[in-house]
Amino acid sequence: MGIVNLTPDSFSNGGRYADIERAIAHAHRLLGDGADILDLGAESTRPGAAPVSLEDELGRLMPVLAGLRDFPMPISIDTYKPEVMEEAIRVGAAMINDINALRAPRAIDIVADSDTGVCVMHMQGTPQTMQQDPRYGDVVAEVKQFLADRVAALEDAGIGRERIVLDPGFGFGKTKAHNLALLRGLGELGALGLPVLAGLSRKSVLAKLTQCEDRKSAPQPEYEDRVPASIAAALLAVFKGARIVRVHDVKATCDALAVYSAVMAEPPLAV
Ligand code: HH2
Repeated sequence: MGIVNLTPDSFSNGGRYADIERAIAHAHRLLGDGADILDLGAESTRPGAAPVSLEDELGRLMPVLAGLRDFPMPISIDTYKPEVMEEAIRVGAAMINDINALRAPRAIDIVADSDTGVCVMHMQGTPQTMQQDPRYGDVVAEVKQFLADRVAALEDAGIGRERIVLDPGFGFGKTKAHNLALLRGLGELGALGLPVLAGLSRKSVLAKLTQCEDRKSAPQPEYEDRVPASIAAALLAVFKGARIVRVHDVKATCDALAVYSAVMAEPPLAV
């Protein structure tokens, strides 16, 4: 899943694709680079990000969606606002990617009345406060229980399991230790029997991991410096059972996954 952030303030590439032409060109580039799904988001959800009004979010998103009308790849819309879901579904969005797991009033009904897919993500708190002091007893068990409860609510509302993807929400109300535990325990979430999406690309947990004290040349990494760590994280997520990885750097990730798949293919490729 290739990311196109239509925001002036996204944490790693804010402002770069905020104008319509550049966003559309970037979507085509990600297609050429090997993405299978495009994820368009018009509101940054990085820790502390300011909420965006409905008008602004629609104003950023809808012209780009119109420009991608015949795009030969499913388009996912990263939003937690029911009104944005409604508009995006009306113009053919293939998936709603909701960091709030369809908990806003009406969100679940809007998706249930359509045939679109949905990614439900775990988040503790809200983007404004989530990184202040996240706490869990057993992070993997609690995230798993939350996702299981959301799946039950979605199914009750008439959303079939074949439409649902699960996401532990790396970085959304989680410390470094929580994120690592979730990556290690991703297979536990897979046990719920639905595809798992992992979004670790360029996230600050990777900068924390690469800033070892014994490395002399390790200043706070620039976001682009997080690409190698992002690829390692994507491969590990796939190794742990993720079916979708949400990434900024599609070409580099696809190259790494091509090597991974060739080695891991079963039965082994003939030599
Ligand atoms: N992460 C971000 C946004 N949306 N959706 C899902 N399902 N999973 C994620 O991990 C996830 C997500 C944050 O990353 P990004 O879009 O690059 O930044 P920003 O929110 O600042 O636009």
